[in-house]
Amino acid sequence: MKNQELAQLLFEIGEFLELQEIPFKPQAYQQAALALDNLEEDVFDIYKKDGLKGLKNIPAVGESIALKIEEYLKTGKIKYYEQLRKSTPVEVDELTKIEGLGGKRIKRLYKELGVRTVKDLERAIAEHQVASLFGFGEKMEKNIAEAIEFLKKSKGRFLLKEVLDDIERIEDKFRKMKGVEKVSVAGSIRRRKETIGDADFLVSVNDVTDKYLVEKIMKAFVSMEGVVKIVSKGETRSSVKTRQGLDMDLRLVPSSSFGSALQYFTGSKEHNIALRKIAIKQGYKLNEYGLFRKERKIKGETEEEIYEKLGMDWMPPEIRENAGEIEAARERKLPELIELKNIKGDFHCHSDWDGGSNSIEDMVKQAKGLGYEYLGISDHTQFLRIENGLDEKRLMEQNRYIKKLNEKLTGFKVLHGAEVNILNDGSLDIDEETLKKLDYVSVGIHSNFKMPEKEMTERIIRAMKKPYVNILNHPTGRILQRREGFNVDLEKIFKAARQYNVILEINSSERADLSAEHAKRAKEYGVKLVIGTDSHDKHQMPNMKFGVYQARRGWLEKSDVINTYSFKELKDYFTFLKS
Ligand code: DGT
Ligand code: CA
Ligand code: CA
Repeated sequence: MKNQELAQLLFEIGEFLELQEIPFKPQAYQQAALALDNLEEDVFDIYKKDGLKGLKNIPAVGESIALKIEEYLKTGKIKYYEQLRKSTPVEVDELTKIEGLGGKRIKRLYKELGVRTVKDLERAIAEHQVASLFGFGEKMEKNIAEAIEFLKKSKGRFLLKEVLDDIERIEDKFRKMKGVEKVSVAGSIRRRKETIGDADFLVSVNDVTDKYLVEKIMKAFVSMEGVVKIVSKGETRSSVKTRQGLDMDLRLVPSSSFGSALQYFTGSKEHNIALRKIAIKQGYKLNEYGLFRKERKIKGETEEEIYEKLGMDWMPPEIRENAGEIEAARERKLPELIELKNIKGDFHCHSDWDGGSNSIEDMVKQAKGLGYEYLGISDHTQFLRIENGLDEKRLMEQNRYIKKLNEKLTGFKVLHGAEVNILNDGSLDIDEETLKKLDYVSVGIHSNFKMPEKEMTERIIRAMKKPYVNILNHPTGRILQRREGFNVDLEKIFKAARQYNVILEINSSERADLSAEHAKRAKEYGVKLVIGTDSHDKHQMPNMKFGVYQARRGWLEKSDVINTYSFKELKDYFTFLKS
């Protein structure tokens, strides 16, 4: 889908304009970028259907931006963007990736310190010049330095969410091709890691000596839309680079080896090494071509038969990390992992009451469309002024509103919650009287992330202990590719969660926390989890699947995750649901 690419370009145009101190226009571009990012329909489809007029109907998109979108869809470029980029001496796109730096600060760094690149910024930090800028200070300088380090570490990797749609489209394209037998992406994408390095595709045909078919497949691969560079093109393997900068590989294998190739290229490397050792012990040889006894190939067509021959159950790619899955598979004790279709509701959604994009009714409609039985509305509370946080009075108003709405709904329930702020001392920004009246209470850290570990841990546990608190949202505060989590002793948090009966969230936005490893550990403590999308817009609600992948990588089963429970099971199980 072009939506995200376009959103990124428009956003950068906004940043360039901001830097050149052009009034109003930056906001217009940034709002249009946001609208595109949240758009459900493919912008290209809109354009094909209704042309320029269709584009202008996209929220926040006016005539001039619509024309630029059209230009991009037609030519793959926006001239205005290229011009701005050339006339702006600052590497805005690189600098904005640094957490805490937006257009305004970048502008000041440029005007006052001459910072044009990340390198310049590093130099300025080394010389302590950033700290002395008015309004920046020591602390911000340190934070920026850390953010740069973090960015360097995550460079070259993509969020699974950024690529998965395109990957699935490519799989489909090859699956439909005549003569193709099997198609699958392998590697970290198949394992559904939260970030991925590159895309590894496998395609099988019955006869790899069919030159015409092989050429047809390879040609289709290297001439896919979005390919900007052909790294190599051969008969068994081709490699390309996409506009996004993603490297993609396609390997062509005979159907008789598809299973062994898929197993090998799915990885992880650690899983493969452990598996190969087992094969060798049993007198086999295992590689991407098959499972061999002496020189004779005995298995290779499917993964299942290979694992079975080695004396174990087939295991889902998400848990192939050599973290106990091989042992469990040999003992025939693999977990029955949670699936997306098990999900019956979402406890982490924001409405327009706190500045989210949609009304409660719209969110309900989306939830019903996703096949849910219930939806938890958990708007921000008063401490978060920028998020239009609700105070006690507004919360009670919302409570009455939701009660009324529920009277009109059949076979569906809106649960009234709130995402209450944990303040510095562990107290909450909503009084107990009000919390008591809600269906459930989520709490979370939204400020002062840089506390020492001991203080932060105590702060969170103090909040978990409070009456009426049910869910701890995004327990570590990390955001993928943007910031590391805060310092917190999770073992203590897990213990407290068990003791005070607090459910821990797996957040399916870019936060992706708890991580898979942490979720697995939480389960070992007997803690329940909930997968929440943290949707501020109804189009984010389908992101639930990414939380489910994360839960699967953490070995979670249906019963570990409370939003797989039906409404009735929830009520029987959780005393917090009073309504
Ligand atoms: P990524 O791309 O960094 O997100 O991670 P992967 O896991 O996709 O790694 P990649 O693309 O380097 O390789 C794909 C798979 O190929 C990997 O998961 C396992 C297999 N593989 C790669 N190198 C080795 C190796 O040295 N030994 C073994 N046994 N398998 C390997
Ligand atoms: Ca890979
Ligand atoms: Ca690869």
